[in-house]
Amino acid sequence: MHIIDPDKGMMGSAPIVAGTISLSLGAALAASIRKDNRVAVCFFGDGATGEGVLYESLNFAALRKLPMIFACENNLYATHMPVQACRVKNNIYKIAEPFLIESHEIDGNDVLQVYEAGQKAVEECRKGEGPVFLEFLTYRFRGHVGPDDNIQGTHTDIRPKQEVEEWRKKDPIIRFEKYLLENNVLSSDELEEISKEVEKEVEETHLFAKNSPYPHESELEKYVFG
Ligand SMILES: Cc1ncc(C[n+]2csc(CCOP(=O)(O)OP(=O)(O)O)c2C)c(N)n1
Ligand SMILES: [Mg+2]
Repeated sequence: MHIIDPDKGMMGSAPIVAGTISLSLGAALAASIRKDNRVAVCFFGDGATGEGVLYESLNFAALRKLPMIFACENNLYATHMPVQACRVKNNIYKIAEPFLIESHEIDGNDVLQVYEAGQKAVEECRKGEGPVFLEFLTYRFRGHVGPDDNIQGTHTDIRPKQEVEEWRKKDPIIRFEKYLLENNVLSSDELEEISKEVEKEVEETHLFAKNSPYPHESELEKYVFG
């Protein structure tokens, strides 16, 4: 959650719901002033639609035609709150309309649809036609935190078992693997190979983190700005 890598254009994440929206807005404003052809992409969940900063940012981005993509991952839950418990209608992409911002509802579990919508939005932003709002419909397979998946009947009972099972059938990785195999883009051996490489990389990274020393207490106030 607390990662940042400016060299790769990853300008930081924040634990505050909707907290990264105004940070992205700043990055988009900087790109527009510098005219450096960069595009700010801001990711947030359905829960962020309850925060005022989203609407302030939509207005400012539209007013200044900023190169910014509002990417909302609507996974139907904000911690334990189902989207229908806090929105009259599940049509988040429509919130961009009063700001005259182009917006689309995308199947977030379809890798190619996500890729194409993202690419198109970036092109539009680069032409000065931004911002763009994209709502990616998806689902949370696990619980909000930890291994518990919050399925009804468990001690953190929230989600109907049937609902989780239906969404499992739409798993984006399985769907994309099927697409790659059916269209002869990759063979099953090649897929297996990629899978092994990824697992190895994750395991090595995990071990690196586990074996790294904790920061020294003298560093406690480093990178803290008051
Ligand atoms: C301003 C603020 N309020 C409440 C919280 C506690 N909180 C942490 S995650 C979360 C729900 C986030 O839901 P959503 O935006 O849909 O993201 P998801 O985890 O589903 O991707 C809440 C309310 C917080 N971190 N920040
Ligand atoms: Mg959510």
